[in-house]
Amino acid sequence: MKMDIRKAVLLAAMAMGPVAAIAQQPGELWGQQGDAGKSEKTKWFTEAKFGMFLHWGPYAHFGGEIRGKRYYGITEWIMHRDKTPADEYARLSQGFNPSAFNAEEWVNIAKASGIKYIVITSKHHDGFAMFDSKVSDFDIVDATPFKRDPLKELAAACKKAGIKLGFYYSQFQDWHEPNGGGNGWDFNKDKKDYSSYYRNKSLPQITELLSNYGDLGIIWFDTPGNMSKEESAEFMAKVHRLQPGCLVSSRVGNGLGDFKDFGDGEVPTGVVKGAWEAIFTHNDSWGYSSFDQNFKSPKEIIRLLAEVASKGGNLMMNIGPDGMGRIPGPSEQYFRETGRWLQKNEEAIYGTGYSPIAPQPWGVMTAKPGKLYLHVFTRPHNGRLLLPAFTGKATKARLLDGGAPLKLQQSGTDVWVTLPATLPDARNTVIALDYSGTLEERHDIPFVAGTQYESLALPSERARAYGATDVKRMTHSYYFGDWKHATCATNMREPGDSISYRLRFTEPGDYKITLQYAADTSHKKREGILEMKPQGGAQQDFRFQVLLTGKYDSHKPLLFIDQTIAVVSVKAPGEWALRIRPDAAGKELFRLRQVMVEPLQ
Ligand code: JFZ
Repeated sequence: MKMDIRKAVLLAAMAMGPVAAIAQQPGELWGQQGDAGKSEKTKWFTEAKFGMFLHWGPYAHFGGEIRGKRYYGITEWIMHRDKTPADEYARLSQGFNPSAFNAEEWVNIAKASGIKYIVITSKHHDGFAMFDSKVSDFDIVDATPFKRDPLKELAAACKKAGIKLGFYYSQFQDWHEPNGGGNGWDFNKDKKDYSSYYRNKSLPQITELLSNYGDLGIIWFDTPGNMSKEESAEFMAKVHRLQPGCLVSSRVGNGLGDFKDFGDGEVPTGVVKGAWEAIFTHNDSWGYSSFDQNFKSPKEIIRLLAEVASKGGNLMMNIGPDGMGRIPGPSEQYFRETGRWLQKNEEAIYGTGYSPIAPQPWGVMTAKPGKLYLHVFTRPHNGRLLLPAFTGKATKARLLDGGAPLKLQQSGTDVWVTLPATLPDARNTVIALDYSGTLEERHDIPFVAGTQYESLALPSERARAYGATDVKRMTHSYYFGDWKHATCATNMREPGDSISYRLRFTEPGDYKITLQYAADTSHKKREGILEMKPQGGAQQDFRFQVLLTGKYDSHKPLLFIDQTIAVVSVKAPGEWALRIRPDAAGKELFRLRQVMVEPLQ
């Protein structure tokens, strides 16, 4: 059992490619993308910002339960986890009869939600085609009582609504086929002829998809497994030959693709230039799960969308329709609510570029020529919002929704905007700021800290790392396949392996410094030093011993502890340096996720 889960994780890890371990550097360019040559083709995509992912297949009918057994976690992997024999899975799939499916209704929901493109599973790893395939009879028209081709209906509805359509296609994993990837319980892995699978099913089905459903925006490949670079290139060439305008996802494998996808549920740590997408699912499963109610609220979706846009990318959020073809109530409701926010704030999302200035304690920014959009999540207590490192000349500030003008002051590169007594939208109130001149990119600037916020988080991904310190993504999960990512400073073994932050305190006061980290028994009795130094003043050292939270295992939850290390008295506004290091050489100190700076009231 354990082994199989490891293998499944390995497959996912293979799909992650080279970005898995590396924290993204600000401004990093993905592959060859973002260059002038390709931008025309990806233009619609980079402007779209908000996509809807749909995972739908026989697994929706099972909803997390098969052969009398319940499986928590991602449900589209149920066949793999259950080791359901391929012929039995096929037999049980005959119960899949989504008679409530209505393509126009789905597209109406997408439209009202502000969605610009939809990507739906045409064939997931279970090998079941959600379209009328002549290549294989293991498809919804030939193998279920439903008989209709939902992708045809969806293509027509999308065309009518002006929404781009893409098809997810699992090009390597196919648990139904003896030569497809992934099924080692029915078929001997050593005897598989993958290239025969590509030739006889995968590539021909791609041809069907690109020939019978009109113009497609995307073929969204996934989990390339052990495909060679030549094979990935062949899939990509095939798509482009049949539809030159159709984009290919980076999970075609081997560093290829027209745009980049980050890991499931992952936002890159900083700005990424070029065409890319962050993918999330609305709850914790891609396919419908009858026992997963952990739906993201409108507030969470709205803020995530703004955050992803502020880094230059798209958010594609997944919904798992059920076995009857119904979109779960909370998904419809919370997506529609996001759409209502978007209607009033569309200018600050669609067609915008990444923020030239690092995120602030009040929120994030998106940009258009001559305009900066401030997405305010948190109101400073005194209502005076500070925008630092602003190299242009700010000329006008107004609430985007309604246009009410806001008082604006600039002194040097500090811009101050006076907010209303309460934010009109507590989830995200957008301020449109007009400016002249040019905004230089300022990502590595001091963190603004002060008494205006309940607390300030200093994520490790935005620290400066020294020595052997490795700031990396630690992937973990709750049940199965519901990946979460925590970026942590790791490998700090000796005093030179440190991380540091620059802070800019806007008000004097006492501030509590808290470390959030994970540590297992290998970190037992390790001690560290927190150094706090005001510019031109004396350094204070605070010593701490590491507490243990548990062993790291990517298949289990990764738990963090908040440990307060120091209270520092800030006598006057100004810059400070904060550094964390082991006190002496030895084993790894801990896995530090973030530092919190909290004014004492
Ligand atoms: C894949 C699928 O296995 C899964 O069922 C779902 O369709 C999801 C969208 O994609 O799983 C992956 C693939 C890549 C990563 C993680 C899970 N990754 O790169 O982190």
